[in-house]
Amino acid sequence: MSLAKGLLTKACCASFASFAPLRELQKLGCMITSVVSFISYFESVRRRTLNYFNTIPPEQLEWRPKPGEFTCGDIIRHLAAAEQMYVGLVVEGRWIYPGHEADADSPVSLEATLAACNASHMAAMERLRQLPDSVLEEMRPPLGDGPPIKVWRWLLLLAEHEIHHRSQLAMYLTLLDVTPPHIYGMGVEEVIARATG
Ligand code: NI
Repeated sequence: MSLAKGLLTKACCASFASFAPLRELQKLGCMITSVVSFISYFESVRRRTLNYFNTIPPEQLEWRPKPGEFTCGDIIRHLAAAEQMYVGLVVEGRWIYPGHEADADSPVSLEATLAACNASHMAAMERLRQLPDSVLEEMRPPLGDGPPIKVWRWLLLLAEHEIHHRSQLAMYLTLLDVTPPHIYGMGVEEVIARATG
């Protein structure tokens, strides 16, 4: 399973391609100082993502807002695949997107989809955990044209990409008449009530 370019056709994945600001990023130092600290941060991101996954009505797993868009299940599988891709880039220095399509002949349940996603996540974090902290300052190439950037920056893009699709799923849930979870357990009304000085 390879050839990422052909599969990454969504505009959402534009961050995988090159863009001018990458040249500026080459000059920056390291914001994340250890692999373990990144894993800890990303685990907190993933925990919040799971809150959204667990709100999907099981019977709506393969619902999509219109033809050609991701289904809810596609979003779960895409995030698992993207995580594998980014971690593969960090570990091996090459881009391989393993795909996110459901098996049309044997559709799986939400429970099984989440179990596969969790297993993939644990394996990816274990791969990262084996790396020395010095890897964060190493360069990795972009998918398209442009200069390489440092590993810690790629890892932040992994998180940013996940947050992007989490928001997409939140909108799906709204369209399905499901109230999405609050990101930090507090709605905007409560934030306004507490943060009025
Ligand atoms: Ni994407």
